Amino acid sequence: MSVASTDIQNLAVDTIRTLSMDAVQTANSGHPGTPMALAPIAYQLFNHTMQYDPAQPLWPNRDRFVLSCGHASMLLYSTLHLAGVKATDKSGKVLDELSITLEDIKNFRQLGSVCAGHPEYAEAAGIETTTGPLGAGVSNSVGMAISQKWLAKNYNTADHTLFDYNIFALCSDGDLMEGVACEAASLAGHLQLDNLCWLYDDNSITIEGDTDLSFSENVGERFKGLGWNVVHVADVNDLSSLADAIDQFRACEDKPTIIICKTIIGYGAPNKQNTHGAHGAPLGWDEVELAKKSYGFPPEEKFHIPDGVIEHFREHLGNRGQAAYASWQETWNAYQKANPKQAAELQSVFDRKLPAGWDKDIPEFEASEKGDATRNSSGKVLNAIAANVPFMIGGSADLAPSNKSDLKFEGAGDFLPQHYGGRNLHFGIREHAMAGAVNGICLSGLRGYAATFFVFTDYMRGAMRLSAIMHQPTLYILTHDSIGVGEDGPTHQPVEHLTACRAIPGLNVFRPGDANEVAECYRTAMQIDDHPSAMVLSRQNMPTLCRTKYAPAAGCAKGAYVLSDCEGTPDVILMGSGSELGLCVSAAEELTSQGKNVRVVSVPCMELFEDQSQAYRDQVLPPEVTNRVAVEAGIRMCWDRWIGSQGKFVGMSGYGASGPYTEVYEHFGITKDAVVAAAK
Ligand SMILES: Cc1ncc(C[n+]2csc(CCOP(=O)(O)OP(=O)(O)O)c2C)c(N)n1
Ligand SMILES: [Mg+2]
Repeated sequence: MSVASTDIQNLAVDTIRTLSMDAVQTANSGHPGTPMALAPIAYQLFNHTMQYDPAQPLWPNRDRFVLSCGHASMLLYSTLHLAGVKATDKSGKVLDELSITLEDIKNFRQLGSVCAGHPEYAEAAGIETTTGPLGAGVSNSVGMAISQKWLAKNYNTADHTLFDYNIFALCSDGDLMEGVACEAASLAGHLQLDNLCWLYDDNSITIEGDTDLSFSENVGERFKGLGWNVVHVADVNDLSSLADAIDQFRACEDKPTIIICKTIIGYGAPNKQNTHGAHGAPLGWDEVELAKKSYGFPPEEKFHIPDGVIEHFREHLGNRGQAAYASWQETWNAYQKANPKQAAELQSVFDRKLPAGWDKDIPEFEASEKGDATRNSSGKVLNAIAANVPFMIGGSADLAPSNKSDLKFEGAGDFLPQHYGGRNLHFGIREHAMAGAVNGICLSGLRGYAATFFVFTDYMRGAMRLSAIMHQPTLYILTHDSIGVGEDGPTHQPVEHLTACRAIPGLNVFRPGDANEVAECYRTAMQIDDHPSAMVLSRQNMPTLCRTKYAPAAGCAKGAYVLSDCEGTPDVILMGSGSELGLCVSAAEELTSQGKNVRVVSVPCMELFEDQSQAYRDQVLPPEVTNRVAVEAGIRMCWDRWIGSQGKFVGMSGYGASGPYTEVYEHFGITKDAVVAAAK
């Protein structure tokens, strides 16, 4: 049926609103007020701005839309539905069905619906990243903008523009109050990412009430100070002013743009002043009906899509996107002929595959009593891999010389303002934004890595968790892994961090025990493209084990393996990771010389060991051998499962101390003698 409003644009905007209201009200859960207010922005972006083909939602040159205020998820779902965005299967093939059906919307926030409470990446095509924790989405958007610049610089040619997409992120007061957003904005401003546009919902309200309570800064002035182009829109319902603002974004050549949009939460609902109703709670059907009346919609009809709205999206977004995609395909076809080598690299990016020969130069390390710090071996292995994975980029939060995370080979280069071709990123001291940005880099198809001291994972844990939720292969290079840091003392000595990181479901935590384990852990991690990996590496040296005497490090692929064994049933199993593996080895030698049967098990990655068959796990840790000792310079918690109720643990139970690391190890009793004593 048709409704009173004759203006098709308003009708489309109001349909986004009413679908969102009905979904929230039906679920009786969620935030309706923000989608109602922001509907004009979503409409203007999708239908009149973005280079986006709803029939090709994974098109590499599509503009990205990030809904950083994930609590307004219905805004995204309603818009993707009306825009006719197609579904894709796991392999990325486009299906002849909608990504978000009306049925999904009717089941908003119900189990099994792709319309989850907050947008979940990969649940439905068109959701570019998982948002919900405020600030996360905008930090991802900076990584996406970095990726576009990098791809354009490295792969566009004078004849062929493959990458000219922009990134739009919609954010709220909460987003901009979060520290991570300011870190990310500071980085984006520094890098002069003019392909990045944030639209800020300046509605002067958060959950507790008016922003007067807690947020009175001048956001525009702040962003000017951060090097951004600041544009204002007085009323988002004036679509032409939005269009003008977006033109100002396009015209700006050397800065990211923030469009500060005045909006009224719960727009159209008569009692919108009721902050509760507009925020964490549905409006109630009465209010919903009144709002629908104010839009000229049939008040009692639910999930109503007036005639012409879907056609209107098809006519604008659909046609524009189809033409843009077709013309890009022509460019891509020509590019493949003209630049086969680069095209093959890009195909790997598009397919999320590692190129052939990616691991051919991973070094093998010679046995050495003196050995090396695993951070040093990591630097060598990272460089050997990255040299053969041309789309691997990353960097450190100002600790590259300590993290050994710099790519040093010929041509690696730095990624700097207006010099966007380099592979070494410089995140500055912004750990959380770094991890958020690297998630955005991985979401863009590149293999991104982020490096810092292990102890500062505390500062980026939110983003690490999101890379696991999103199944991104984000690589975290984390050095200075324990009290082995020595003189820097307790603030710099991780204690609970191994357990804390292992507690993040889906994050593989690797703590290699010598140089060859570093190589094998990298080899394993690189091939896992649906989980993030953390490489936890030492500052101090550890011996490089002789792999003819001990089992090959290839066992790392299984998470844990028997490093050295005895005849018959072991009297004791010693197990450890990282720098404490060497303690297990020397304790085993001593115990063996005293006539004990000793097995040493190396445990570089508990998560992968957990994934092995029961048979393999029992083979490594025979259930009948209950005398087990685990050694790790961290807390005991996650070892209990492996050592069992009879087991002993040699490690930490509180914070570390400042001093030369050998003395600190002695002080806390993490020594060969302690392991020998525990074994007895
Ligand atoms: C990191 C984080 N902290 C807290 C929340 C819970 N939360 C959801 S929305 C919101 C604030 C809403 O205010 P605003 O960001 O201005 O959005 P609006 O209500 O105006 O849409 C909060 C605190 C969250 N989602 N993420
Ligand atoms: Mg707000």
